[in-house]
Amino acid sequence: MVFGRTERTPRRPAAPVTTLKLLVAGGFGVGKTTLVGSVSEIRPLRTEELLTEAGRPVDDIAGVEGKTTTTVAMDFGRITLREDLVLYLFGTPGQDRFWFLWDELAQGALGAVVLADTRRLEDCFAAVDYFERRRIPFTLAVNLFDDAARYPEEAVRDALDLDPEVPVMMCDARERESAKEVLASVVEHALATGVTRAS
Ligand SMILES: Nc1nc2c(ncn2[C@@H]2O[C@H](COP(=O)(O)OP(=O)(O)O)[C@@H](O)[C@H]2O)c(=O)[nH]1
Ligand SMILES: [Mg+2]
Repeated sequence: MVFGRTERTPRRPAAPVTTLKLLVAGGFGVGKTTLVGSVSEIRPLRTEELLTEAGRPVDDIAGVEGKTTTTVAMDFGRITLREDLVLYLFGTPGQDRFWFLWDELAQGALGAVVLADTRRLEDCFAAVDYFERRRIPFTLAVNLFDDAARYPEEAVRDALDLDPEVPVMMCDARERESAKEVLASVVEHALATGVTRAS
């Protein structure tokens, strides 16, 4: 009997890793930064910090403090959803004046999360509209703030006039597992939509 290399249990080849890009959108203060932060395996990057740090040595901010704080707050994170599936998350800027960045961000995105707060549902209209127009599949996730009234999924769907295939779910952006479920829903929905589109 030969105990050569071929006799050993062959090592399972690593499954190829698929990386997907998802956007996290919604109104200002709805929990985008919180969601990206609660699931990300890397320290979430905030361009706000980057721009400020990068600019510090060269910028003479005396007198223009207001300008340096008018930076684009954008979140970036990464999560391994399965061993062969890595998601890159891009939080869209919530402020209306940064709309011009959305098209850039949306390039190559598989799908999106639209976060909503039922106390000011209208804040997510713009995001819903944006993804509908561009046919980017999204999941509508209601971030359940402690003092917000609870509404059934159907009420939210009706209020936003969402297509029946759009997943609507409740979440707590602070909870990793809850946020992961939302992201899994986006991937599932986007892949299902892609299959339908391709057939
Ligand atoms: N009670 C509660 N507070 C939350 C939740 N998600 C976010 N927050 C808080 O709401 C504030 C705004 O959230 P943030 O993630 O910065 O919103 P963004 O503007 O969409 O990025 C922060 O102070 C969070 O701590 C939540 O699920 N429940
Ligand atoms: Mg934020």
